[in-house]
Amino acid sequence: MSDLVQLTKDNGIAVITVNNPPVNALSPGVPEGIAAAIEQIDQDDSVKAAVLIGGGKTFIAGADIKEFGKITSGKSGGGLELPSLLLKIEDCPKPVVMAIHGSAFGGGLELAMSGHYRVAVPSAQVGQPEVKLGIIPGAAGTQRLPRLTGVGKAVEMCAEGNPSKAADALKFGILDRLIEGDLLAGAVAFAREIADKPVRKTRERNEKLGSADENATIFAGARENARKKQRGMLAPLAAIDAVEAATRLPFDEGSKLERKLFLDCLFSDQSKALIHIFFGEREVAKIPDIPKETPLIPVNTAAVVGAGTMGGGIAMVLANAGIPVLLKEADQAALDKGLGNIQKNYATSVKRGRFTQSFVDERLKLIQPTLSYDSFRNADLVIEAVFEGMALKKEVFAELDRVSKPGAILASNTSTLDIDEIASSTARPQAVIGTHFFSPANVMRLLEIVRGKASSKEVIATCMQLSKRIGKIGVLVGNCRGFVGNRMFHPYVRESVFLLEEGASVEAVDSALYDFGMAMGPLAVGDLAGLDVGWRIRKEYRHLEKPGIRQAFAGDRLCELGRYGQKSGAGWYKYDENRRAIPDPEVAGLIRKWSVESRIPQREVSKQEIVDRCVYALVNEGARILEEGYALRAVDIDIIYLNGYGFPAHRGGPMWYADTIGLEKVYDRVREFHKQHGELWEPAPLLKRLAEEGKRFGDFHKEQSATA
Ligand code: 3H9
Repeated sequence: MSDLVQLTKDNGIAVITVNNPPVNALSPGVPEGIAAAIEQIDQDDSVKAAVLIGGGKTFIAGADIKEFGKITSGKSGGGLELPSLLLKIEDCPKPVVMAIHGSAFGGGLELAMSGHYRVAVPSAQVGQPEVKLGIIPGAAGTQRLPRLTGVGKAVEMCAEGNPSKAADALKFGILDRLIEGDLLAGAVAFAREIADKPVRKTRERNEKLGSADENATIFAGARENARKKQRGMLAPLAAIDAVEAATRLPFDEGSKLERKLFLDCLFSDQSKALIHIFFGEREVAKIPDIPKETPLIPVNTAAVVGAGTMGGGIAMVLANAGIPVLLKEADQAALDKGLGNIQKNYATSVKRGRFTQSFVDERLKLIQPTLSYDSFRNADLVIEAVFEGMALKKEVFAELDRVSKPGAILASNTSTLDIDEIASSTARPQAVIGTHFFSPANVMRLLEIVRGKASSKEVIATCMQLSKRIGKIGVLVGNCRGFVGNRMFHPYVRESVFLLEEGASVEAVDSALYDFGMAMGPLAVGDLAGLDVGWRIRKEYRHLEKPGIRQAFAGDRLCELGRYGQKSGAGWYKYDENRRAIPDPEVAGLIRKWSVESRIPQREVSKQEIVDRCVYALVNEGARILEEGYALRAVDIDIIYLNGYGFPAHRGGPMWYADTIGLEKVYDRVREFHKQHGELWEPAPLLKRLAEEGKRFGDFHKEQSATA
C-alpha cells in the first residue's frame, strides 16, 4: 500500500481511505494503492464488504490534470491505466461501497461507478467535467454512466460537463442513498446491510440503455445543442459519440472506442489550451509580492456611488453575495431609474430560473438607496461608478475621503483613467484601488483589479479575495491607460475598422472573428457597447496621439451621423425592434465613399487576414503590456480575454494562441503588417526577442521568476 492510500478494518468491513491532498486526484501511486487494497480485501476472509472514502475535504476530484502534460509531451505520466483498476474493483467478489463527500468528478466519478454501491452526503457533487478540459471521460465514464442514469442524462452530463447535486444524482440513479450525519459511519452501516447480497457490476447493467429509435432523437438533439452552445469545441461531440457507442457496442468495445476518442482529444490543441486555462484561473490569484498570510480587511458592508448601468450591476453583485450595500445617486430621478433597472434585471433572472423570487426579495432588501453620503461612515468598501471623467471622479474621491471611516477601501470602477491621479485627490492613496467590472456587471465574470502605486497589500489582497466571494475572477493589473483589457482592445478594434476602410465588409469582419470563436465580432460589440463611448474617449485623448499616424475614422463619422449603435437603432448595422442586427447597405456605401475620398486603396480582404490583423494586434499589445509589467504573467492576459472579451476558451487566450501558432510565425506576420501599414505595427520588443530565441510568452514569467 502507498502512503496515499490506507486500508483499515471495522469489524468485517474494510475501509480504504485515499489521502492525496488537496483534492485526492488520482496521481501516480493512488491507483496502485487502491489496487493493492482491493487485492488484500479479496484475500481476507474476515472482510465481508468494503468502503472507499476520501480523506480531507473531498472524495476524488478526478485524474491528476498535471499528469496530462507529461503524457502529451511523451514524459510518462500516470492515469492512463485507470480502466484496468476499475475492472478490478468491479470484479471484487465483495461489495465495494463508494462513500462520497465534496466532489466525485471525472475519474473520481468513474471510479465511484466501478463500485457496487454509492452513498453520499447531501452536499456532495458528482460530474464528468472533462469536456471543460477539452477531453472526454477516459476510464469508461461514457460507458458506465448511461447504464446507471439512462442515455439522456448521461449524454447531458458528459457533453456539457456540469456537476449534479447529490439529491439529483440519487434521482438519476447514480447514488443509492444519501447519508445525513457522519459519512463513514453511515457508509459502513450501509456496507453491513448489503454485505451478503450478490455484487452488481455496473458494466453488466444494460436495462437503461434503450432502443436505437429512442436514442436517435437524444443524440441528434445533443449534437445540435453542442454545436450551438459549445461552438468550435471538439470534445463535446466526441463525448456524445462515446456515449452513443455504449448503446451500440458491448461494454469492452465501447470502452475501446471511448479510449481512442479520449486520446485524440487529449493530444489536441484545444485540450492543451483548456488545461492552461484551468491552471491559469488558479494562478492569477497568486501575487508574487503579496503572501497568502497578508491580513484581509473584513468587508461586511459596502457602498456604491452611481446607480447607472455599472453601479446598479455592482450593487447587485455585492447583494448577491450577501453584502448589504448603500446605493447613492445625485438626484431622486436617477436613483429611481437605477433601482428600476435593478428590479428589471432581477425579474429577468427569476424568469430565466437563475434565481428564485424569495432569493431576489432578500437581495433587494440588502440594497439601500440613498441621496447622501451620511451613512457612508459604516461602509468597509466603497466603489465609485460615476460617469467616466477625471474631474468628476476626483471630486467624488475627495468627498469619499472626508466621509469614509479609516481603513475603508476606496475603489474606482474606472475603465481607463489613471488610478494614481484619482488617489491623489485623497489623503489616503494606500486605500485607493481600481475595481474594473465588465458590463453587465452582474453577469460578466471578470474583475480587473488595478493596483495604484500606493495601493496597500492589505487592500489588494482583500479585493482579490472579494472577487472570489462575489463569484468573479479577479486579475491584478497595473495602472496604464486602459489597463490590460481595454488597452489591448483598442488596437483590436482599430484594425477591424481599418479593414473596413481597406475594402472588407462589416459582415465579413464580424463573421471572420465569430468563426474564429469570438463571442461576437468587434463591430457588433461596438454597436452593443455604444459607438459614442469610444468616440468620446478618442476625442479626449486625440491630443496625445502622434501626428501623422493613421487614425480609423469610419466609426467617428457614423457617430457624427447619430449612429451610436443599438441604443440609437443603428450603428455598423441597422437594428429591428428586437435589436436584431441587419446588414446596412447604406453603411457599406458610406464607408466606401469616405475611404475613396481618403485615398485608401480598396481591395479584397481575406478571412485569414481579418483574423491575423485583429488577433495579432491583441497579441502585439499584450506583449508590450507583459514586458512593461502591467500584467503579471501571459496567462493573466489570457484569463482577462476569456472572461471579459469573449475570446474562445478552446484557443486558450490571445497569448496562448500566439504560443500555439509559434512566436516566430507570429513575429513574421507582424513584421509583414509593419511593412505594409507602418508604425502602429512596430513589433513589440518582447515578441521579437522571444521569437528569435525560439521561446514562448509562457516562458517570460519563468525567466522573470528565475531572476527575481
Ligand atoms: C479526468 O478525471 C479524466 C478521466 O476521465 C480519465 C483519465 C484516464 N488534478 O479548484 P481549487 C488543484 S480529468 C490536479 O482551487 P476548490 C488545483 O490546481 C479531471 N490538480 O479548489 C489547486 O491547486 P493550487 C476531471 C487539481 O476547493 C488545488 O487543487 N476533474 C485537480 O475551489 C485546489 O483546487 C476535474 O476537472 C486535479 N484533478 O475546488 C475537476 N483538481 O492550490 C477539477 C484540483 O496549487 N477540479 N487541483 O492552485 C475542480 O473542479 C476543483 O478543483 C474542485 C475543488 C471542485 C475539485
